[in-house]
Amino acid sequence: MGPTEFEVKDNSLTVTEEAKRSFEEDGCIIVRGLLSDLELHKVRKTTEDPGILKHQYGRPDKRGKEPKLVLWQHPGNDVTGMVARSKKVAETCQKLLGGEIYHYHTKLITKEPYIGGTFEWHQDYGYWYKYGCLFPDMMTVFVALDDCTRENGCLQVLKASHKCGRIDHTIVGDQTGADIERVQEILKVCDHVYAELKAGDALFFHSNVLHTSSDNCSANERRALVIAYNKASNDPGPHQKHPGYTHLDMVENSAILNCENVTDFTGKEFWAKQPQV
Ligand SMILES: O=C(O)CCC(=O)C(=O)O
Repeated sequence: MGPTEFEVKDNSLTVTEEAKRSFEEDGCIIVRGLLSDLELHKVRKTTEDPGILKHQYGRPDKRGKEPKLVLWQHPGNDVTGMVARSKKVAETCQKLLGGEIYHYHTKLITKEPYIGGTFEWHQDYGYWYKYGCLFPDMMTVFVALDDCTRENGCLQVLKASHKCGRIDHTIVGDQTGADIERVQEILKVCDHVYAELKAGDALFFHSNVLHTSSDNCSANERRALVIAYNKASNDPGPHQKHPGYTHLDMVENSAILNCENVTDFTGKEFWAKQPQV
C-alpha cells in the first residue's frame, strides 16, 4: 500500500493527528493538490527564467545519464521562495518534525525526455550527516511540477525505511548511493512504492527514507522542486555545506499567488556543482 494521502482544501493544509502518525510510521505522506493550477503556472514560469537555469548542472548516474539540478541555499523573495516559506509547506514540516524548522536548501530537478538519468537509492541524511547535521531531524518536500509517472522517473520510496536508521553511503557514478546489498535486504521487508504524482502534488518525507528514481524513458519532461528543511535545534557545526540556522520568514499561502517576482533571485545563493561526499 502507498503512503497515506491528504489534500489541500481552500488553500490550506491541516496537519491532522493521522498525518503525524502516518509520517512517524511510514516516514512519508502524499499531499494532493499542494499547488493549484494557477500557482503551478507561476512556479513553472519562475523556474524557466534564465536567472535560475544558468545555474543548472548535471549529476551523472552510473550509466552516465544525468538528471539536472539547480540548487539554492536560501528561499529568497521570488515565487519559488514563497512556496518554500508558505505555511502549507513549511509549517506542515514544522508540525511533522515537531519543532521550529528552517530552510536547508531547495533543488530544481529536471529529467529531460529520454536523456534524464536515475537517482541511485539513497537517504538524504546519508550525505547531510557528512555535512555536520547530528540528528536526522530533517525532511524533504518533493513538489511535482509535471506529472510524475513510472515512465518519466517518478520518485520511488521504501515505506518505513527511515526506521532502519542511517545506512552507509558510497560514491556511485557522480552520486552518493546507499550500500546496495543492504538496500536489497530492506527491499524484502519494506513496501516499495512508486510515488506517482500529478503536477502540483507533493511527497513529504523523512531524511532517512530510502528513495530512488529511474531515468526518463518518455517524451515528457519531469521537473520537481525538492525543498529541504532542518530543525532549528540541529544546526550543523563546522562541516556545514548548507546554511546553519537561519530564521525562516513564513508567509501565508496566498503569498504564492500574490507574488509578482519571477525574475529577481537576490539572496538565494545558488550553488556551483560540488564534489559528492
Ligand atoms: O528528483 C528525484 O527524482 C530525486 C531527487 C533526490 O532524491 C535528491 O535530490 O536527493
